[in-house]
Amino acid sequence: MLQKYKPFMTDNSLYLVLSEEYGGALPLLRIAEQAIAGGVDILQMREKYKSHEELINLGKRLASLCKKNGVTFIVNDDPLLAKTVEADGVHLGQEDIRQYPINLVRQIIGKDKIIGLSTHSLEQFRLANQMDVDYLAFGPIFSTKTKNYHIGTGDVSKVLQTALKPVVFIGGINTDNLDVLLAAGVSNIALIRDIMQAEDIIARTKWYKSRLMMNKKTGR
Ligand code: 3NM
Repeated sequence: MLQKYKPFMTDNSLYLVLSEEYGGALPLLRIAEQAIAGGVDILQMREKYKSHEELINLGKRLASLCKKNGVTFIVNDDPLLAKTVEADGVHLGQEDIRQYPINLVRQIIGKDKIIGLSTHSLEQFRLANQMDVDYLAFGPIFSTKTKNYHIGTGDVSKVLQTALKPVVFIGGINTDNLDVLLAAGVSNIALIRDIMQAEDIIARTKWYKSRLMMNKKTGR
């Protein structure tokens, strides 16, 4: 059973957010399989335009695929859906926690499950750092088509120095800018496009995972 705060996101975790609208030609399940073959650690289902029935169907299939392969499976936005499809946890946005306060989410999904929360500024990060959540996301770091702003790398070190739980950095990460994050001490990253839209998803996932691991070895 998963422990609170650990060990689902150890250092060097590679987190793929699956969002069909940003995918290429392959069906989501194929993308998930390839990312798993490439060594992804965490998968999130982030689907904004599917019916509840479709979400349950896809969620159950992804949950089963992840379970079989020892990959952590997270559902975006909806703790009830996360529970229904037996995901390992739920990822919440700042708007979600107005609808579902964290203690309610905890009651819904259970104390052994994972709750993640997005933060988009140092101020939001400081508040979230004190909440009963298991990991935090911080971003968007770089320019990304998913958001109409980005916050840059200026606060990354402060986030890492003060974090009380694992932090995953997200937003516009690609093979050209990854080193900037690694040099700042980042070890967990989340992406959509640069993996989902890769011509060879397995090779791209392997590249990211090996860069994260290499970084650990050199102790950067
Ligand atoms: N959340 P890509 S940035 C889904 O900052 C998402 O909370 C973000 O996609 C946040 O890797 C983001 O294609 C988009 O830029 C990530």
